[in-house]
Amino acid sequence: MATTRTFSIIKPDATRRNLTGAVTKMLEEAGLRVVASKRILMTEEQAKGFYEVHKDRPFYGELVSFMTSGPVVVQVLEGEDAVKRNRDVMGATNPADAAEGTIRKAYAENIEANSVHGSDSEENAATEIAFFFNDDEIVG
Ligand code: RTP
Ligand code: MG
Repeated sequence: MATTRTFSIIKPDATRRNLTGAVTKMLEEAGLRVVASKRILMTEEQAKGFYEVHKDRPFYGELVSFMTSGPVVVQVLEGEDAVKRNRDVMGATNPADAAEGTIRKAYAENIEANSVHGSDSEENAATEIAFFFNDDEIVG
C-alpha cells in the first residue's frame, strides 16, 4: 500500500473540551502523521462550501451552525492507505454505533457533535486539502 494523504478536522465539540492533543494522539497511534495543521474559526461561507454535498439534507443548517460555533483544527494526515486508516480510527458517524477503540466511541457527544471529520475518498481528500491548505503549508 502506498503512502497517501487524507484531510481531517477536529470539530468544535472536541476543541471546546481541550481534546486536540488526545484526538491527535489517537490519529498518530493509528499510523497517521500530521503533515499540516492549523486552528481556525470557520466562516459560515467556508462551512457552507465545505459541506455543499449535504446541502439538501435536513441537518445541513445545523451542521453549518455547529462547525462555525468554535475553533476547529484542520489537518493533513499522511500514512499507508490514509483515507481508510483514518475512517477506521474515527469510527461510525453516530457514536452509538462506533466500535471500541475509535475516536468517536471515546469522545463524540452525539451524531452531529462527533469530534472529527475525515475525507471519504482519495478524490475528496485532494479537494478538501486544497480547500484549506496551500502546497507550501504541507510538509511531508
Ligand atoms: P464526516 O463527513 O464529518 O467525516 O462524517 P461522516 O462521513 O461520518 O458523516 P456524513 O454523513 O458525511 O455527515 C457529515 C456530518 O454531518 C453531521 N451529521 N448530522 N443530525 C444528523 O442526523 C447528522 N448526520 C450527520 C455529522 O457531524 C457528520 O459527521
Ligand atoms: Mg462525510
